[in-house]
Amino acid sequence: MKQLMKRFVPLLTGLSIALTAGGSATASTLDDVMKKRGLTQKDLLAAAKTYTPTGGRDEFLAFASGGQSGQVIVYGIPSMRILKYIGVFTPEPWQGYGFDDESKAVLAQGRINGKDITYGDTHHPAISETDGDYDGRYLFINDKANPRIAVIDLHDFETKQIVVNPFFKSAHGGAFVTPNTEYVMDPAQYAAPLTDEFVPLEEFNDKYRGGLTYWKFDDKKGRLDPEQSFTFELPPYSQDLSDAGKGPSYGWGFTNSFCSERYVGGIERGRPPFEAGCSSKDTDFMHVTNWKKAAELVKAGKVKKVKGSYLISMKQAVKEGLLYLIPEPKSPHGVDVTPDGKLITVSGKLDSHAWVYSFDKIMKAIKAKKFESHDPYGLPIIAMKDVLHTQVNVGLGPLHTQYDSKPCVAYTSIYVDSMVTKWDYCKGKVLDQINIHYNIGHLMTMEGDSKSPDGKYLVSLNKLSIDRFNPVGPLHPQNHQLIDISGEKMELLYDMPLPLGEPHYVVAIAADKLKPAVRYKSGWDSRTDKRSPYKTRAGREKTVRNCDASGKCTVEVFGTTIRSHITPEIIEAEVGDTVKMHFTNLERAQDEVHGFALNGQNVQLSIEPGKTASATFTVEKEGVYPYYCTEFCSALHLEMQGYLLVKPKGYKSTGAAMQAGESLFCGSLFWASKPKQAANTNATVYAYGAPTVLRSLRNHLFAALHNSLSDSTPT
Ligand code: RUQ
Ligand code: CUA
Repeated sequence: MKQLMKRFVPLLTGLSIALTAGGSATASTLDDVMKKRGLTQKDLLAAAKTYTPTGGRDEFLAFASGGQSGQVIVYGIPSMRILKYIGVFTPEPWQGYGFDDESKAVLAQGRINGKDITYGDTHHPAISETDGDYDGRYLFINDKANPRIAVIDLHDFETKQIVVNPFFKSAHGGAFVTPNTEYVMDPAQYAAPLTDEFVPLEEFNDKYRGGLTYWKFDDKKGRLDPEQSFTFELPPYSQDLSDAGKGPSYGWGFTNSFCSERYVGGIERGRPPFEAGCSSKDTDFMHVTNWKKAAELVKAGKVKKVKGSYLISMKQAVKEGLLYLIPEPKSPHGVDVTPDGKLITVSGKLDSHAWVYSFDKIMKAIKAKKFESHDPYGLPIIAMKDVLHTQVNVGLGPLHTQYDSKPCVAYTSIYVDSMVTKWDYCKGKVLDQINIHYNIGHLMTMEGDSKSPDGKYLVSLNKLSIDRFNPVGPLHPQNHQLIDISGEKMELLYDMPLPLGEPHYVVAIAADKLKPAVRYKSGWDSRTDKRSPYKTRAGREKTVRNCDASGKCTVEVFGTTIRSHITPEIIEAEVGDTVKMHFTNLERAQDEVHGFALNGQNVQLSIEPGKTASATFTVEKEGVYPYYCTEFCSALHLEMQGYLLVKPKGYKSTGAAMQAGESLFCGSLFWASKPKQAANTNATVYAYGAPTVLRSLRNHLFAALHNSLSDSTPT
């Protein structure tokens, strides 16, 4: 067939194939299509820049926060095709996330004071870095509402760890990594007591606090290490976005704040509202922290632990020269260090300028102890004029800044004016502006917050999409607009609806830096990244029923899945039993995932090749519960099924013969053996029958049959 097509295609190309069928013509030339769909030359050019033919790959992969969904969204650039949602703070059934025991254990790490929190307000994803460049190994993301950070391993795009901030009650400005992923920055947002006690608002100035946690990343384990992490106690100034220094500013971190007025609202108590009180001063504070030196103090045992975690008091921070404040424009939002690490751009929502600070000047002021004053907590304040490099009028409501591969070129999102401003931060002048559809929040260039941005594309993350897409009810998707930044002028290419929460920030990495696995080592617990203790090999499947002295019984299934068969196909239990199921996917073929859905027990597993996934539950009611594979894995997928039989207590089989359909010629090979009493225990073991050789022969035959079936399926 392929050969045939090869011969035909050249004949057809270049011809106008106007096929007429029953009077309706299929337009087939570019001109026809343009006319019919009302497209311009510019549209076609944009389409050609983003269109990715079947089987094609994207140059970059983007990881967007999933906002309130508590997930991460992965899509390709420039095609803007969504590739995956990664369950992070929220159960996600397709991946079995929050449904299998292994991932439930990850979500359980995110409990707050013993309470399950099954959503997250994710804001800022960050890719791990080596020497200031994205290395494609890990992704971190924060939860603002319930101050937590999650670690996703980009080897398999799965969430491996969730840590809860020991002090904060909210955390917005994380996750931002230091240049070698030594630490992940995670500042508090809304000030609150650092303890769990009630403290009246009247004591706000004295007892409410902000803070900034530096989570230590253990590179060998690929996990954050709460034991080695530390937190700066900060004034109750609503700390906001952060960025880590690099190059000359390596070792330092920068954190914005708003509401340094320390205003407390309470409109119902006759006080002006928060938004008025929190924006009355002309400036707020950038917090400059020396994490390198703080880490040394921690290592030297000079920092005390509070609630089991290192806490650097403001007093200690001032004494050791770890913490400084610099005024910054009213209600600042983004703080972004330039690729060379020499400058820091800050933009204020209520100001039309991007303010560029010089790290060199900051260091000079610190060395000379040149401070204009101290704040009420004794923190030294460096004068803005002493450290300002330049100040550029970029438009009304500037928020975030990203950098280009071209030297000195930056892009800033302009919220109120709904545009992107391209400007030169060395010379301090505007270069170009482009209107975006509506209220841009973050923007992102390819690897644009690393030491060596790739340029090429910019994504504008618009808040609300209003009228961009077909209406789908009062709740609209969000709009990510793709912009070509390879030329002098920015050019809008594409609108992509994102229907999963408000994706505040997104990071994009060159796709060739990622090396995701196609299968797991056999019998793998993907969440702990270790061989699963429940790994089961072909022919070794068994069910074990074990009762303790009090009469409580557990049925434990060591099963496997391979096209097109779940072993075991019949599982028996009694009412009140605890059932533990472990399934290992024996497949080695790429993408041969099997699912496992069980009626009525809230069980849905995703068992990718090599993975072992488990589910534990108690059967409370007698009955017949079918289970089946949830992925259309082969032509006999629907037959990939079985029964969990839950018998009443003390049920005695009548001993009657099976009365079901036809008998299978080789059925006896696969039948379960007679239950055996295991030696020295009171466990009953049901092993699944046929000798290993026969079973694996059978499995191979089945797999071969279905491989041949799926190979002939048209693609
Ligand atoms: S932010 S509001 Cu990154 Cu602009 Cu969360
Ligand atoms: Cu396995 Cu369907």
